[in-house]
Formats: sequence, structure tokens, C-alpha cells
Amino acid sequence: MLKPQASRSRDLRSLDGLWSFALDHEVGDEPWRGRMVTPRQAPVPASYNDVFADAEIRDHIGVVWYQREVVVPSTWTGRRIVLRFDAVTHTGTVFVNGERVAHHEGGYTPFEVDITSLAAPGEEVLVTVAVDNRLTSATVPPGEVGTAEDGTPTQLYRHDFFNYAGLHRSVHLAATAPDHIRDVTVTTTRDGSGTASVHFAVDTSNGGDVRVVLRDEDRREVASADGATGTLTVTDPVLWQPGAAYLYDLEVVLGDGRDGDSYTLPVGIRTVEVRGQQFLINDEPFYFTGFGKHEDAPFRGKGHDDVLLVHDFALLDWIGANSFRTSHYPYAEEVLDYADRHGIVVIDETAAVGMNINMAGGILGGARKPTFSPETMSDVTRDATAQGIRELIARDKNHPSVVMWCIANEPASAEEGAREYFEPLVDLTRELDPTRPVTFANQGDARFDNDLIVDMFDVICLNRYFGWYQQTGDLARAEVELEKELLGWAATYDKPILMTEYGVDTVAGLHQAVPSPWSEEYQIDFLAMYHRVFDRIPAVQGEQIWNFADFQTKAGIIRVDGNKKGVFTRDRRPKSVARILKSRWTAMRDAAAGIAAGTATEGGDR
Ligand code: GCB
Repeated sequence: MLKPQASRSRDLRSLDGLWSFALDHEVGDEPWRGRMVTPRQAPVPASYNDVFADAEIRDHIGVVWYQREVVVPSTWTGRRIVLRFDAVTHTGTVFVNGERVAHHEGGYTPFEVDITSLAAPGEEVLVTVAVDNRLTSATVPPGEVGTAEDGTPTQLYRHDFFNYAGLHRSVHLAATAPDHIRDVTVTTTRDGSGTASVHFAVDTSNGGDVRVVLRDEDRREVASADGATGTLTVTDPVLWQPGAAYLYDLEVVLGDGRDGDSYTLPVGIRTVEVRGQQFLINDEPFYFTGFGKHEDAPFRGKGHDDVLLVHDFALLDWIGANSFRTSHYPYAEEVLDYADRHGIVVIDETAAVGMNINMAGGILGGARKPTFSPETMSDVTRDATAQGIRELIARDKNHPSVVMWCIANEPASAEEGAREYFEPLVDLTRELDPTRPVTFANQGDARFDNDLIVDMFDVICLNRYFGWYQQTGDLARAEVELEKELLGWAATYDKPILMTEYGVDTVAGLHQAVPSPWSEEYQIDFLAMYHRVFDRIPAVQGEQIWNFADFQTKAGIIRVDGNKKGVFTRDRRPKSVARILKSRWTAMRDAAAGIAAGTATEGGDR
């Protein structure tokens, strides 16, 4: 699915800004029929939960309404007009001028609808959106809604981040020619003789004539072709490399180029492969350093913000990280565009999180019952998971920064039914994208000797908390357990191992001479212990700390104003460990750059 863009043939109008906003019970039936009467306005993009000082809004369960008007430019006569939502969390139903035009489930992927017949150029249209934040066994992430004794709704979910909702990303009105480019798919390969191939497939609304032109960063044409599918050959390509991004532009033109449609897609030439226990980018072993992140910030919740985007990437660069995982849902497309442009490697995750009913002995989720069953994670949940995979790959398939799909976080992969649940999903992912490795993030109850699904995946991603949830405060015992476990995985599977989560809640400013949990010193000692162990085990090919920054969660007895495992605070101030990480990761980055440039020095092999 193409991100909307303004080009010589396409136009865009942003619908971001303040929208009228109301809770469901505050407006009458069918508020989309006319102008909503409400004293409130909510900013877009943003979560609605924290922008008002009102517990009823923060904790609301169910539908809220957003509404605004927009004037369709009079110059758009004869154009195809599309209304596009980058993310409505979790379910959006859209009305235009009182008519229901779209319904979309899945809070982190875009959808769009052709509203040409309702949007007269020069006239105003009224856009109303019902946003539903309820999570059920038919949604991803899943949850359970119920009713309390006093008749009020309840919501249970098993993931450890606040259930923020709203119009989280931009809304656009877009105009194209009626005959238009619907989609472009690009993959790249290299051959031994120093050339690269850019394979392209263009989907158009009318099957018309297509021309593609590839230009380098100096806007020089390097290859071109006619036809909707084909291969461009690039001699002496400049590769997209971690830490050294290079993007070509593929301009796709439909029709005669004057009146026809055109779309420009950035293209990075790079290859990804898993070979034995190595993860290769452009045939070079790649060791992941970085974080699991969240889209999370004070006030705006999960609303996309370019300031935060640029600042987070600046901190990634400052600390020497080369990668992150989009835990636990697809991030805004702006994030991936930025990663493409700045050479940061991304593990791209679906929103399939919280699919383990018995985790933590049920503390988080209630009594023990099967995770995979018609009453819990059922065929309906799996269909929603499959749809999430389809939409993720449709959106992100062309990003060179995305090197792997992560199709679930911490499912109950040692429980009966896990294989039946995941096998078709792995097959689907590979069918949709045969070029990228596939993984899931494994939780500690599923070990190398009882996990039922890991053999179907290319890379073993482990989330482990020895020294925090187990052996709390005892890093010596934790070190023994961690090493035992990693060696077990390395001996059982000939696959790369990434530690995709390890971390400790740390209160910024809490210092101790004799470190114990929650202090900054314990975070330092904890991470140092993990790194010692990683450095002893060659199958470990990456370290992504949980988490980049402190983030909001639902209230609970193990969370004090959220999860505090960040290396940065929620407002992005470094905790003490940050400088120590910076020296480890910048040394590793320099060593990797030295290897790429052929000037590696001794000891610079990781
Ligand atoms: C996990 C989850 C992550 C939590 C983290 C924690 O295993 O994947 O979402 O936030 O543990 O801090 O408990």
C-alpha cells in the first residue's frame, strides 16, 4: 500500500489539527448525520487519553467520536479523491457527509477509501470517525471486554503498555488521476560481478503503459525500463548499509507522463540472509545493537510526532545503536522512512502481543486456561493476526531498513495448539515476502527443550529477565542461568540468537553504593553481566535492551507510573547506564565500520 505523496501528478491536503471530540454517551445516536455539538477538541495525531485532565476520558472503554470539515480544493475537478488514515487505534468507522464509507480493524496500519462521489471540488465535506478502543479475541492485540457488577464496561488486556487510542497518525485527503498507480513492489539482489538488480512490479488501476526510471542521489538516471514488471540492472551500485544509508529514487510513470500518474519510491539496494548462526546484510555478518522501543510520550501517548522521531534517532546515534525492534506493533511510516534515510536497521513487528494467558502464573491475566482454544486465541484471533501480517507487509515491504518480520511477541509458544496457530502464519509471511527472514520474540517459559514453534523461524529472538523477574537482585545466579539457557539454544538450533529483551526497572536518580533492584547502579551491573555472557557465546548475534525509554502502562502493583526499564527516561534523559552503553556500542560500531572499510584492528570482531 503506497504512502500518499504530493508529486507533479498527485496532491495532498493534511487533515491534521484540532477535531471536534466527544465520548459516545455525550452525543446522541448517529452523530455522523450532522455537526456534533461538543465543547471539546482533540489534537490529531495524538492519543486522546492524556491530553485532557479527565479520568473518564483517560480510562474510557468503547467508542469516541472525532469530526471535522474540510474543503475540497476546487482545482481537484476530475480527480480521484481518497481519504486516508495512517492509523486509527484500534477500530475506525468513517462517515463522509453522513454516509458510512469505511471500517477498519487494526490500530497500527493505514487504510484509505475513495470518496470521489461524495467530495465535490470547491465544497465542504464533513468527516466523522468512530474510534473504538475495545480489545477482544477478534482483535490484535487481543483482550477481553466484560461488564462490572455496577454495569460499567471492563477491559482486560495482557500486554504491558497503556491501551492508548485515537487518531494516532496523520489523516490526509489525497488526489490522483482517475487512472492511477495502485502499488509498487521492489526487491533487490546482487550478483557476483559487482552489479545489482532492482526487480519491480507495478500495479495500476487501468493496466496502462508504465515506465520506470531509477536515479541516484545526484539525480542522475542509472537505469530505466518500460513495462509493469521487470528488472533494472545497476552497475557499481552504492549499497544501502547499516550506518551508511544510500537511497536511489524509483520514479514510476503511468501513461504519457504529462497527464498520467507518477509516484516516486526510495529504493535501497541491499540483501539480507541468514546463514547458520549468522545474520548477513550485504553478505557481511551483522550484530544488532539497540533497543525494543515504544511509540510513547507524555501527553500525546502514541500519537506520531516528528520532533520525537528525530530526537529518538539522534539518541540512537549518540549511544551507538544500529537497530531497534518496533515492539509491539507497526510504527508510523515516517519512522521507517527515517530509518531508511539514516541507516538504522529495523525488526518490524506486528501487533500480535499478549497471546499468553498463563504468563506470570496468571498474575497479569487470571486463572490458568489454555491460550489456544475456541474461547481464547481462536481461529478468529488467528484470522485477525493473519490480516495484521498482510497489512504490515503491504505497507512496509519496500523499506530497506526492515530486515526481518517479527510476527508475534511472547506468544505461549510451549503450549498445546501453538504450532497449529502459528504454522499457517509463518507460511503466509513467507509467501507474502520470500526475501526477509521471519521471527517471533520468545518468552522465558518456552525454553530450547519445550518451545513448539521456533524451528519454523529463521532467527531465535529471546526476551529474558534473569536477575529481574527471576533471581531478583542476585546477578551471580542470574549469570549462571542466562549462560546455561543461551548455550542450550545455541546447541539445539543452528540459527542466530538475538536477545530482543533484557532489562530492569530503574528509577532515575535512585543511587546505591551496594546495588539492588530499581537503582541506577543495578541497571549498570545487570546489563554488564548480560554483555559478558553475550561476548562468550558466538551464536548471539544481537542485543536489544528493554527498553529505549520508560513508557506508560496500565496501572498495576508492579508498575509505578509505567514501566521504568528505559535507558532513557520517558522525557528522554539518559540514566547513568547510557554512557556505559555508549562506549560499548560506539566501539562496536567503529569496529564494524573498520571491517567494512577493510581497516579492522585486532579485537574489533563484534
Ligand atoms: C516482556 C514484554 C514487554 C514488557 C517487559 C517487561 O517480556 O515483551 O512488553 O514490557 O517484558 O518489562 O516486563
